[in-house]
Amino acid sequence: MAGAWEIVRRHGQDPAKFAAALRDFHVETPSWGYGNAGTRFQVFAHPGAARNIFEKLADAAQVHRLTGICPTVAVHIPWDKVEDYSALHAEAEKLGVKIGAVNPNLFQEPEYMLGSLCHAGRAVRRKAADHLLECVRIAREVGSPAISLWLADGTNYPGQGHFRRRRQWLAEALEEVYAAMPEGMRLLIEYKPSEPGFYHTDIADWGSAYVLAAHLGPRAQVLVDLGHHPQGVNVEHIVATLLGEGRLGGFHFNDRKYADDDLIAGSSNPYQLFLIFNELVDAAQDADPAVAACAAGVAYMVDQSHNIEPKIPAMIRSVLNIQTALAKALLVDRQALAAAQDRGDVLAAEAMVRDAFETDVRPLLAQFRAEQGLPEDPLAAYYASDYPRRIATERGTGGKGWA
Ligand code: PSV
Ligand code: MN
Repeated sequence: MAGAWEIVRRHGQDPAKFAAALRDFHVETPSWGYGNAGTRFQVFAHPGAARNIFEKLADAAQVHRLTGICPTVAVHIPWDKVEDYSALHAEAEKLGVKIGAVNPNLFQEPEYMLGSLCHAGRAVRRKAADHLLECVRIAREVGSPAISLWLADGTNYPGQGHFRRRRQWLAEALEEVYAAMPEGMRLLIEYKPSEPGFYHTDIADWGSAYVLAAHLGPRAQVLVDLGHHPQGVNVEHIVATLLGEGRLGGFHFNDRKYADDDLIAGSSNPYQLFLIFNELVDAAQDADPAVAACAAGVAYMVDQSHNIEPKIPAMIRSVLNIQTALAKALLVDRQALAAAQDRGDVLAAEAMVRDAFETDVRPLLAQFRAEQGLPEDPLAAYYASDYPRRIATERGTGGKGWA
């Protein structure tokens, strides 16, 4: 290992360990990121956007072929519903990918206008719980390791719902779902402070998700979606807290400026993305095996709905930005940082972290990819391939990523 790897040595790191950490790192891409999506104002059609789950898998396989780090694809039910899930499983394997997290959808049925698992009506709650149980069955059939639950339930007005009764209904439903999950399957609980409920949401923040997870058991963990925090929240601190408690289950990576904007990960706030990886890398090397195990089990997933950008290049860009954040975090000299923290050297500690962020890891990652037999520049390789032209011809203006 020479050339670009010199920068790793200069940061006091072992190139072999550094390369191993990069090789072990995988990011799951979402099926819904490959179809046309938009805002409530308009959905713009993009030539070649995937029209169904089979085309979404094919596109995800392209992203994996070019980046080498995206071997799994999250599905959303019923957007990706099929008759035969073992055939879907087989098709994914044929394409060189696997089905990842199964995402239930509790927000699009007319009955869910006033909630799903937290609805005041028993019949609606039953329907919603049955959908989660269906997702557990699907996850078993496609060999998925996780149910990734985002609950859209919430209210728009004070007095509209009874907070504690809703909490009770939610806990009861999730107990049933948790009990139905086979050994080895995890329930990832995602939180979001607003939208579609604008007065309150039933799982609003990491604390609410944590309490539910702790109540259910060790296979229930919290999922952090980077777009699901009020302005100014210190997300890396939340990440560190959940790692310390063994309850960080996964991420939905994306970027935002104002709300849940679902923009390309690392596009607007790459420093935050890096600081999150700084916590993850630190926890992975923790002397406490429980913390290190939690870090090792984190499911890294993208959750983006691309509106004005072509889907596959947007996904490649996101994945590369995420990998870049990891590479920079791996440069931090943990011992030197701990020493600076312990002697109260504020400026030295801050400089060490910032230095890693400001280091250009592009040559290093290009060389790493070349050593893996991957294109040094996956995005350029995608544009140079015949895939974009082929799908534009075959699929026309494409189909929706959702519905
Ligand atoms: C909700 O905003 C969310 O982040 C959830 O993860 C959904 O499953 C996903 O977006 C897709 O709409
Ligand atoms: Mn999400």
